[in-house]
Order: sequence, then C-alpha cells, then structure tokens
Amino acid sequence: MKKIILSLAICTLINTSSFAQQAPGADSLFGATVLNKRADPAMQKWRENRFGQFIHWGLYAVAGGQWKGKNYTASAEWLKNAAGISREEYAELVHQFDPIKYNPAEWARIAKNMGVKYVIITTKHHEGFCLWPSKYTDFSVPSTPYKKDVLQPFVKAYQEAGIDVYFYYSILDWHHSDYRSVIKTADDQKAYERYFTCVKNQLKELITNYPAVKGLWFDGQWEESYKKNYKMGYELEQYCRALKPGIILNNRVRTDAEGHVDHDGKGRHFGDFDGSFERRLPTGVKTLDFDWEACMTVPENQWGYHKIWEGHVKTAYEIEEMLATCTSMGGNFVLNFGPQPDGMIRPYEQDLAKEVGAWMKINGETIYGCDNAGMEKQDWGYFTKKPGDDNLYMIVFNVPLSNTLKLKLPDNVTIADNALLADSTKKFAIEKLYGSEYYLHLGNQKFAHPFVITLRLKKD
Ligand code: FHN
Repeated sequence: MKKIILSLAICTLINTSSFAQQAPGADSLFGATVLNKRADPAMQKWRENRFGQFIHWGLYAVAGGQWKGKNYTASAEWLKNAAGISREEYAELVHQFDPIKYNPAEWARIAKNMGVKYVIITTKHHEGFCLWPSKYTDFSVPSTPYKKDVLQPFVKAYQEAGIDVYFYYSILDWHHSDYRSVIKTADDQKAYERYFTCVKNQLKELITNYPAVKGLWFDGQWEESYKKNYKMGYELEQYCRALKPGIILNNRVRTDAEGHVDHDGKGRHFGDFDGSFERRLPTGVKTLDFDWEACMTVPENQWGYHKIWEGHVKTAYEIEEMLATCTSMGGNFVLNFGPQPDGMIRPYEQDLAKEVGAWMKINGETIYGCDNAGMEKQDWGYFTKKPGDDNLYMIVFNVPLSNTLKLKLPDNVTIADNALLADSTKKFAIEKLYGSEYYLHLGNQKFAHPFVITLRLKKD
C-alpha cells in the first residue's frame, strides 16, 4: 500500500512539475489541462521562434478556386463546399495531383531566407486528402500520378534548414464515409467512432513515422459531432501526449463538456497555446499571460492556392508590422503560403518572403527570443525586449512629420545610450520632457523601411 501511495505521489509530482499540467480533466467539465505556460525546453523553443510559416497544400491547389469554368471567391480549400461538389466528383482531383516541380529544399530555402524558425504543413485538410501514404485510406498520395510521400522529404528539407516542423491535421473530414458533422442516430455515433479510430491511427502514423516533428496543429474542432464527443477529444489529447511526451498541441485539439471551442468555460485555452487568432491579432491589451499564436493569410482569406487573388493583398511592411505587434505582445506570428499545383511557390509569395527576409536579416534580433517589454503601445511602433536584458528595442513604423519620436518609459529609468540597430555608429539626440517622457530626435535622418533603435536603460 505504501508503495502504491509513493508511486502515486511521484506521478503527481512529475505531472505537475514538468508541464504545469493538472490531473486529467482538471474539472468535471473536461476543461483545460495545461493551466500555466509550459516551462520545458521544447515549449521555450516554440516561444523563442516567434516567426513561423503555414503551408496549405492539397487537392484544392489543383482546382485553384475554380470548378467547371466558374470562379469561386471562397477560400480555395473550401471549394468543395462553396461549389457544392459531390464527394465522388471531388475525389477525381486525386488523378490530377502531380506536382512535378515540388522541391522541398527550395521551399525550405525560401522559408529560411524569410526568417521563419518553424513551419506548419497541412497533412490532411477538411477535404480529407492525405499528403502522406496513410495505411488507413486510399485518398492519399499513392493514388495520385505523383505517388510519392510529400511529407518525408519536406520534414527532411526543413529540418536541414534548421526550421522546426509541425503537422496540421483536420478533425473535420469531407471524404471519409464514416465522418459525421452531426450525430443524429445511434448508427451515426457508431460511424463516428469508426472514423475516430482512423483519426487515431493516422495520428499515430504521423507521430511515429516522422519523429522529428515537434507538434500537431488541429483544426475543424467546431463540428457538432466532435463537441458531442468531447470525451474522445479529451482522450485524443492524452493519446498524442502519450505517443510523444513533450509534444506541442494547439488549442483546437478538443472542446469541453459544455461545447466550448478554443477555450473552456473558464476562458482557459485547451492544448499548450491559444491558436485561435486567425486572420486577426489580439487588440486592446499589452500582453497576454498565456502562450499564443496568430496565423495570417497573404490575401484577404485564401489559405490554399487560388488562381485569382481578389481584394487586398498584404505587403511586406504589413507583415513586418504584424510580426512586431505579436512579439511586442508576447505571441508568435505565422504567415501562410499556398503552393501551386505544380509544386512551385507563387511568385508574389516568393517576392514577399525575400522582402520580409531582408528586413529580418537586419532586425531579426528584435523578434527572436523577444517578448513584451511591459510598456504601453507607443505611437511610432512597438517596444520589444529579450527577457533579462537591459536593452529595449524600438521597432519604428510611423515617423511623424516632425521627425521626432515621443517615448514614454517607466518612472525609475533613464536612457543611458541609443543607436540604430542597422548601424551602431548612428545615435540620436534625446531630450527629456516631463516625468518619464522623452523626445528622440531623428534629425535629418530619413528611412526607407521600418527600422529599429536600441535603447540602453539605466535604473535611477
Ligand atoms: O477552415 C480552415 C481554413 O481553411 C484554414 O485552414 C484555417 C487556418 O487556421 N483554419 C480553418 C478555419 O478556422
């Protein structure tokens, strides 16, 4: 008996100390289990990466947002739904997936030059098509003219480029015959359970056959069937953690007993971080006391490849500013790419990657490993800071006509030194105003791009 109590005590200690994880199903409603920021090295690395790439690739790239000569403005990867295509007809696309120009080493080179430190690729999106040869479906790469596993060389190339790889997996599946959006009958439930066995088998394939992959990024968790089967979702999270201790999971992995999506009834995110900031950044707060990530499209709302981009297409400055905003608020930023059906990266995305990368080469140290600096948002841009360092980075996006930046610092500090990050010989005149406010005079210096000034602070 003593032995049992001792081992129970040890287990509890390991559980709570390693990942700040509480006992399974911390409350009876199957709420969040990781209640504090994880402090282990894997999660620390995820946090320090700050900048990631998302890749949406599947059969939808072949259609490119068009069906039978008609253009659909919906997200390309939602074409089946937008155009009302039957399961059988859509599945015919499998015979056209032949990305002969697919060169993951080139993708990884583009990504690395852009400055990303991690990547998330869609292994299976809502359409159900698998980019790897899954034993549990025919709807995967071996059925295509291309035949080969897309993921294996992808993981290898990105890993060799020093970029951490994460796998996206959609719980929602428009192809699997046992999948149900809604459970109306006992037979539906049985079918859904069969589908779920397939999900678990596929996740096991992904976790065990690609051991370099650091984590899973779930999606499609909002469906009624999954919410109803919240216990399956809870078990799925535990299953992934058991298969790969230390794995990193986003909050879309499951729901709770009350049907909450993303966050439980007490507002705590599921999984290890809050990934619900999709095509938006948090607003109105200085920082958040949990790990989070925002993912962004280049055009308005296209993730997969669409032949025609309509509406506003983001520029490198916008992307850099979103990245700076996220870092200044203690979060990660992920930019999406939708590769072409031939395997090439769209020219606009290539150019964007180059431009952002050029900026990151000079200013990346203000992003990687940086965090919220504990200060108010300033009119000219964003403060970031490396934890434990006395330097403050000013990432400047908006220069007033006066060429003078107004800074508001904490009360107990003064500015000991300052310099342009791109050229440390360039320093600027500082004028103390009242209280903790200062003017930093840029003088006649003109800037063609957003720039960074490093401030060295001295405690009074
Ligand atoms: O429906 C998807 C969408 O296609 C895309 O994959 C995004 C990425 O976060 N997630 C879903 C919507 O939340």
